[in-house]
Formats: sequence, structure tokens, C-alpha cells
Amino acid sequence: MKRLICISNRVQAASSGASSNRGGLAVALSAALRESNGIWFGWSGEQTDEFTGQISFRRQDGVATATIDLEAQDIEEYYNGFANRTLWPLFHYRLDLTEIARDFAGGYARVNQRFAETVAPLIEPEDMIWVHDYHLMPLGQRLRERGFSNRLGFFLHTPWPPASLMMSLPGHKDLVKSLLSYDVIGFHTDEWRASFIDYIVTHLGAELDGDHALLDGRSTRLLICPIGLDTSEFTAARDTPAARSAQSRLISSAVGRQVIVGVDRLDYSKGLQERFMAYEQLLTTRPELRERLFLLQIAPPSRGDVPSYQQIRAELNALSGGINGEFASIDWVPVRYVNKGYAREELFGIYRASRVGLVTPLRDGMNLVAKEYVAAQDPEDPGVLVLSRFAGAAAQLDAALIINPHSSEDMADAIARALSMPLEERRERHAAMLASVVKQDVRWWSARFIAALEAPEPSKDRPRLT
Ligand code: ADQ
Repeated sequence: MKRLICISNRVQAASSGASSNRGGLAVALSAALRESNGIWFGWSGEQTDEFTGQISFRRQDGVATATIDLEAQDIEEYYNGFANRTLWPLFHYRLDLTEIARDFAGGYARVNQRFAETVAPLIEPEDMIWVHDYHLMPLGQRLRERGFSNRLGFFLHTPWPPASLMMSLPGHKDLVKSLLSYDVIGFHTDEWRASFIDYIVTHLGAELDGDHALLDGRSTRLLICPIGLDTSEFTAARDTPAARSAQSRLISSAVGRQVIVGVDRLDYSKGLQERFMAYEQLLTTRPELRERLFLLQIAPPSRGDVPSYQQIRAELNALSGGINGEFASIDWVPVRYVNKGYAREELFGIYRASRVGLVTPLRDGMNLVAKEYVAAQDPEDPGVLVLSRFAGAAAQLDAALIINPHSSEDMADAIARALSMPLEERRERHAAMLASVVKQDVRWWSARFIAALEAPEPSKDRPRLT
């Protein structure tokens, strides 16, 4: 295998041990980087007074990392600005929250240029370069301009929005065109890829040849490559004391009540307000269920510098407080709302103790929590996954109870159905989902992407896109 250079906004090398509390992405990339003796390059997360481009080299759990510090203005305009206040809401179909500002766009261009300048001396002619996510879309083009002809890949972890939304971004054509400097672009689902194809054909005049986009003499492979879990790492958590302790604490505190669980970053894309409203609907319309269940919502705050995140936090405080005020009794609290993160072993125990897993984003590139919930269940007595049709994961986990998160009634019906689902049906649905989670895990994902990146030229017999 050729040497791999991964480039992402942040570097999060992780050990493959079950004690890690990092996500599957870190584990997958770390494994591929160790195998190829590669490097993981990105922002350190630290702020410096003046950008110097000085690289800090480290070795974290056997992975070579190279990081740079950014200036306050870079962090404000590129990260808090263009990435989190412009692209993230736009890519999650939230034009109402999308903030357009020239400073943000300028900071984004500047930091992508800085990434290109600083990573350039590390790149050798045979290296494969794999860039991650919407923070770094123009980076491939910046590298091409510096003369690099290496194989360049880009993976988008979010949805790709419809062309009609993309057009509200000033400079959208140049930005999207810059993506066609890559040799491979990976998407979680056919839906996101189809939106991308619609844009490049309609607005850039690109042509398609099989699964390749052709523009200005360049060919870019558009790959569907759904990310998966590090299933073995995750299930290894099962026998840890932390997992057992979290599971038994939750079960004993439930005193016979059924647990409905949600685990999400506190983000408007995750549909948390809609989830709380659906739960309220359930308690209102099915009084017989009161006192027999509770919702445990774990939602660690994220991106607290961004006003829309402060607002959603306030709204969720009000909603959860409102439900508890209305329905609680002296010995029953209907919503346990927890604003902190848990180690992966503890999450495993929490998922396993819960009869229903609620994963109800309004829009989500994939959503790994859905897969974690499935992987953590006891196959003999599994819980039921209630999953939004707008999560990328729904394309693979179609044996979940698929719901429309905009409809409180739909979601409330699904929760009620999950709570009373016969054991045989729970087992059947779980077995189908587990098979997919195990088969298409995170190693399968990185191997699939890297194989596409290694493949030198378009083959003539590839399937045609219809
Ligand atoms: P995210 O939006 O961050 O990722 P997601 O896929 O749900 O979303 O992954 C979140 C990870 O954080 C999971 O592994 C989960 O266990 C962990 N996590 C969440 N809440 C936690 C808590 N309270 N304590 C501990 N851990 C917690 C983006 C895209 C997704 C896509 C991923 C990967 O938005 O759609 O699935 O990248 O491509």
C-alpha cells in the first residue's frame, strides 16, 4: 500500500483499544495510517498570535500526526464562521440558519491556502492524499495549483444539499468546481451523490461517464461509501466494568420502567426539539404509558460559540423542563436530560439497557449512533431502533422503524409500537440490521475508499449511472 496522508480540520488519532472515547473515524483512519506508515495532518485546535506554519510532529498511538496552530481570526472566520455558520447549516438544508459573510468566505479561502502551503513539503510523489469534510473542499485544487499530481481523494461526512439551496452560496460555482480537482469524491449515500451530480451537470456542464464526472479534461470518480462502526472495538466494550456498571446503574434506577434513549451532539440537525415534542405527544395521547417509561436524552453541547447553538440549547432546556413540569410525579421524572459526554464503554451499557433507541435527525450525513445502538443490543432480547428517514443510515438500516421526524404523531406512534413490539419481531429486525452493521464496518469503509483512490484510471467496464 502506498503511503497515505490524511488531512482533516482536526487531528484525532486514537488507539484501537476499547478504552478510547474517540469516534470510529479516528479509529479507522488511525488503522489505515499505521498500516501505510502515513501521516495525519490538520489543525491542532490551538490558537497562536500569528500564523507561522510551523508544524508540530507527534506520534499518537502509533500514528504520525502533524499539526498547525491557527490565528484567532482564522478560527473565527474559517472554523466558527464559514464551516460552522455557513456550510454546516446549508449542507443540512437549513437556509434559515445559514449566515453569508465575505469575511467568512475570505477566512475559509485563507486557511485552505495555509493548509496547502504547510502540508506541501510533507508530500512525496507516490503518496495518496485523503482530505476529509466540508472544511477543506478547495484544498485539492490548491494542491494541484502547486503542481501535485498525486492521487487525491475527498470524503464528505455531511449530506450534499439540493442544487437550489447550494445556489444561495456566493461563489458556489468555484467552490463546487474545485472539488473536481480530486480523483475520488466519497458520499455516504446515493441521495447525496445524486444531488451532487445534479449540481455539476446542471450548473457546471460536467458530463458523466459511468460513475465518473468529466470536466475540463479531468475525471473524478463519485463513490458511494457509507461509513461504518469500528464494530469490534465497540463490542469489546461489552465486557468492561464501565459498560456493565453503566448498564446496571441505568436498569436499577429505572425500577422496572422502560428506557428510551437518545445520544446526540447538541446540534439543530439532530432534531432534538422535534423528538421532545413527539415524546410529549406520546405522553399526552397515551396516558396509560405514563410512569411506565422515561426518556434519557444525552446531548453534550457542541459549537457553543455559535449563536444558533446557544439558542437550541435554551429551547431544549425549556422543552424538557416543560414536559417534566407537566407530567412528573413525586417518584417519576419523564425526561432525564443530560448535557455531557460519556466514554464509549458507558455508552455501550446505556444503549444496551434501553428498550428503544431514538435517532431522529432532520438531516444527517450518516449517523453513527444508529449503528452503535444496534451493535450494543443483546441479540436474544434486543431493543428497537426508531430512525429518521432523513439520516443517511436509513439507507442501510431499513429494518428499523423508519419515521418522519417532522411529524410528532408519526414518531409517537413508532415509539409506542417499539415499546410493545413482540420479541420475535424485535429479533428479526435486529438481526437484519446487525448483519449490515458488522459487514459494512469502518474498516470496510476505509478499505473501499482507499481501493478507489489506488485504482489508477477509470476502467472501461464500470457500471453506468442511470
Ligand atoms: P456527527 O454529526 O458528529 O458526525 P454522528 O455520526 O452521530 O455525528 O457521530 C457522533 C459520534 O459521537 C458517535 O460515535 C457518538 O457515539 C458520539 N457521541 C455522541 N454523543 C455522545 C455523548 N454524549 N457521549 C459520548 N459520545 C457521544 C458527522 C456527520 C454524521 C456522520 C459522521 C461520520 O454529521 O452524519 O455519521 O460525521 O461520517
